[in-house]
Amino acid sequence: MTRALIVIDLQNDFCPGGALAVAGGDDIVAGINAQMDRAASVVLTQDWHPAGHSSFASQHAGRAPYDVVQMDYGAQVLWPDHCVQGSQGAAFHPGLVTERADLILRKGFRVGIDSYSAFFENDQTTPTGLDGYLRARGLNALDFTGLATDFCVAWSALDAARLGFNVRVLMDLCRGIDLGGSMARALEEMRAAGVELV
Ligand code: VGL
Ligand code: ZN
Repeated sequence: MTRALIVIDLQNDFCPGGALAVAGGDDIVAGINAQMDRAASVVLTQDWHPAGHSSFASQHAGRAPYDVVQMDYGAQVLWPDHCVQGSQGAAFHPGLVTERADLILRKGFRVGIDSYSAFFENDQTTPTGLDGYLRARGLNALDFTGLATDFCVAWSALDAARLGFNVRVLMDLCRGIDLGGSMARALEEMRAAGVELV
């Protein structure tokens, strides 16, 4: 197996002080940097929304962050404005070693659709291209780290398992949001899909 380290959304807005801060989000940076030396390849993802993105509560009259609405592609949690393209909040945490990355994959860049997973947008059919990139390079085993465990990490790991990759989530190097039981649900779904939680 040839193993890639995938670092999900380790951006300022998901770290303490950011617009959608995940508790302890910055605690995992040093540990992730340390893992990079062991990986055959390092891929970073970057949540990358245009201003006025449809996942922002600010775009839905009468709605508040963390409400759930029905989009044409299914249920969507509404978030505070975050990771706006080119903003400081969308930049990687300054402690993250970005030089080691072979690929930086941006997602969520279409105004009308969110993309938690690094493989498919939230309609679960529009590909980001990551599957093809990894396959073409012979990277068949993936270690997931980053933010947030129960959203972008879990959706990415579940898609990767469905696509046939050997998938591990390095739990010490992830932090979650835990919205209405989303953490327990995500862990259960990952286990059921054959994702190794290590
Ligand atoms: C994420 C909510 C909205 C994540 C991204 O990286 O888990 N969560 N956008
Ligand atoms: Zn987002």
